[in-house]
Amino acid sequence: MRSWPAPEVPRLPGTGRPLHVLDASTGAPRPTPDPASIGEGVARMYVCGITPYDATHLGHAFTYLTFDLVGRVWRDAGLEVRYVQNATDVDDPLLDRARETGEDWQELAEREIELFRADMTALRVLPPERYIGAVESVPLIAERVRELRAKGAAYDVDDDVYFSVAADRGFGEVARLEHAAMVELSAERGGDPDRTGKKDPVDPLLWRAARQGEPSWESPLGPGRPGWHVECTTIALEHLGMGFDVQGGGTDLAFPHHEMGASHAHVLTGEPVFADTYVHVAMVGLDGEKMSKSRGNLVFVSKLRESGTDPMAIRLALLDHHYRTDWEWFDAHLTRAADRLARWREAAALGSAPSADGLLEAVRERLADDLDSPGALAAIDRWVDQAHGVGGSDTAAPGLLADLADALLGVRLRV
Ligand code: 5CA
Ligand code: ZN
Repeated sequence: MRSWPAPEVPRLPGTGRPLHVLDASTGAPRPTPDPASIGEGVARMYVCGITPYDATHLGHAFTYLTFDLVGRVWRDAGLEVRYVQNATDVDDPLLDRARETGEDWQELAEREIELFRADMTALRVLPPERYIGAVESVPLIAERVRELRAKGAAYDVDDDVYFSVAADRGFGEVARLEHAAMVELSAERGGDPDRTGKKDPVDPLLWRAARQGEPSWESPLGPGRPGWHVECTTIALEHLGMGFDVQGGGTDLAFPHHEMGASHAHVLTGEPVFADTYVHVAMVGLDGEKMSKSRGNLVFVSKLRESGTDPMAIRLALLDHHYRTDWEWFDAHLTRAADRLARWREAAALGSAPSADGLLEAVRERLADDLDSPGALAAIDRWVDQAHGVGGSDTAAPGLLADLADALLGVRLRV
């Protein structure tokens, strides 16, 4: 599939610091990429993309901005970034929505993916080099399911094919949950623990045999469509291989999605490490609940843009929250962000200011420390206060402020 256009990233003086993040699977801080594997200077990231049945809301935007920061910090540290993202362009929620509204499911998916591209472009989110749809990957996914079956890791229930979690010795290492919690979460998040004929209630679907009124594809498994987790495993293995650096998504993907994805990969390759580090983004809420398409408590990026909100203010409003802390959206966040943006822009337009060399190092230091974007924003606020207050004689400093805000935070100050 087409990705979206890349924003320009200014070059900054010097080199950024190595990124450290908290690995969500172990709870321990760690450098990413692992210094032991950094040899070729490439950093690899797979981020779970949208299920395109509705517009991008601020929760999605928060997640994709987090990985945008990862990419920016990596680039600033001199790494080449290989970034892959999927779009779940065939799945139950998409088909359900199309059925409810009478729209063709493919048209719905195409329209929402196009809107997502426009939102990401407006927010200056760095695009994945490879933006891959589930639909265009169906033959590859079917082949992976066939391999899992050939390895004895899959079994049939009626004409559907399930993965046996018992086939993977590493199963459970990603989310580290008790079995009862797994059963509960799999029921909430697309699984079917109550279906009779399964070996373990949490075993996930690999291939769903064709049903009346549902799209299906011919395959060695018979006509049908792929299960959700094996889609992401297939796309990640195809474009990044085992042991890539960061697997990203919201905390709601830890189980079952990332757990199952890793398990499929372990069995397929015989290797123990699917992703080196899991980065899971906390949930943005509205009215006391997680913002979600199924609950309908949404604030859409596109609606804010239509009403004239500067996308850079949306960006700043999101960056003012740390990616590992759940938070709730209030319109006041936008007012505060718009004020901050105006003040930063005035500072970037000054003829001279105090040196910004120390600021550059401070922002680099905050972001390299588990993506502390609120800390980076606070450092810039302090410098901007000084620039507006005591002032300074460095004529290059306002330009450096604009460059570092753009390169490291994706916030464009030049208008
Ligand atoms: N297509 C699958 C991943 S393969 C999916 O989860 N799609 S989604 O459209 O439901 O979500 C897209 C991304 O946004 C996921 O990483 C999800 O974890 C994240 N996300 C969804 N809701 C929120 C929220 N309220 N706050 C933060 N991130 C969210
Ligand atoms: Zn995924």
